[in-house]
Amino acid sequence: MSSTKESKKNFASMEAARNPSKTAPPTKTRDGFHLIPNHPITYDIDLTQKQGFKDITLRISTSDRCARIAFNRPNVLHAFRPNTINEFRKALEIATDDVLVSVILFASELVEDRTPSFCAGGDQVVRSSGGGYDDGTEDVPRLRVLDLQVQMRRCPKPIIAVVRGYAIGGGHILHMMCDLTIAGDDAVFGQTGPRMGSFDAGYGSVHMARLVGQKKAREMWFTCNFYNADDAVKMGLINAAYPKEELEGEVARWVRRISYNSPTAIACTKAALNADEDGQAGIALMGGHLTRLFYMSEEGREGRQSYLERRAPEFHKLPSSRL
Ligand code: S0N
Repeated sequence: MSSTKESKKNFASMEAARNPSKTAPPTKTRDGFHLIPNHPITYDIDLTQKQGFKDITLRISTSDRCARIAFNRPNVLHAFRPNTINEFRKALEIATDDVLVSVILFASELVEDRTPSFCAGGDQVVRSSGGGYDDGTEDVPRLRVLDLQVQMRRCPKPIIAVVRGYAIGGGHILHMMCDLTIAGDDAVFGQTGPRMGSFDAGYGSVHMARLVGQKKAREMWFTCNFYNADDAVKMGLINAAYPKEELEGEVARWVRRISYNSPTAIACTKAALNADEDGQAGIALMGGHLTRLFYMSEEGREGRQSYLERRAPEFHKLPSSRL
């Protein structure tokens, strides 16, 4: 194959892995994942300043169709206060609505003189004597972390947690709420609530049990033990762990593969997987995707057209109506 043809190949596609032999033995490498380039993602748009974010950063890579939202409070291991969560919600809304974005990363800004951390949960300094979290940005002490969780479930795009160091308490729950988690080999996972006076009786408990099973979920919550990246892969808590030096490149490979794949197939699969846990709210979301596709069908168009032309619809004459 000529080098020009080779360079035009999209290595995230199946095409790159095609083998002209008709008798080649089956191998998992035919998915071509190993061929996808692993140079780190470059972000050409930085919306952090423009949006006035103080606790997070938001950057977008138009070449890799990816948004990166990152905690930026390294002095407290990226613990979140109400403002942090509200900025995250805003950034997620921007990334969700941006048609140039196919994949969203949740990460953290690491600095050399601080212990690596993804997020150490709720900021205990702003936990007021009255009980709630209060940093003066809300009318009443309020941490809208459950709203963020629901927003993540409703987002049609895949969200990937990129974990370095600690993912603890509410920070651990946020990585679990991401569709995928990819970690460095220095990652540490755990809940601390029962040790310091909090718990999440919602997704933080029940979704965890779906991920790791009932016994392990009870162990994590009741003991507040911590687990390393290997433990987490083995128990199904995360998807993959890589040496920390290789993490960025490997994450880039995942992003390139996923962002090349069908957005609608991914959105509908995500909605189906969520609907299994989310009851009517989950079914409603999946129903929304179905309706969107239906509107684009011959039958959907005939419904609109017949109304506009003041005639009876002729659904049954259309090939797509033959079920
Ligand atoms: C992670 C730990 C084990 C790391 O220990 P290490 O390496 O010894 O570091 P430290 O010296 O402890 O930490 C470095 C600096 O960072 C500060 N810091 C760390 N974590 C927090 C935090 N959560 N809040 C405020 N500051 C934090 C340290 O104080 C230290 O600062 P300096 O340098 O000034 O001394 C260790 O740090 C640790 O155990 N951290 C606490 C982890 C924790 O308990 N997190 C809170 C758990 N609870 C929640 O997240 C509640 C979540 C929540 O609100 C919620 C979630 C879902 C649904 C509902 C709710 C809700 O309640 O509304």
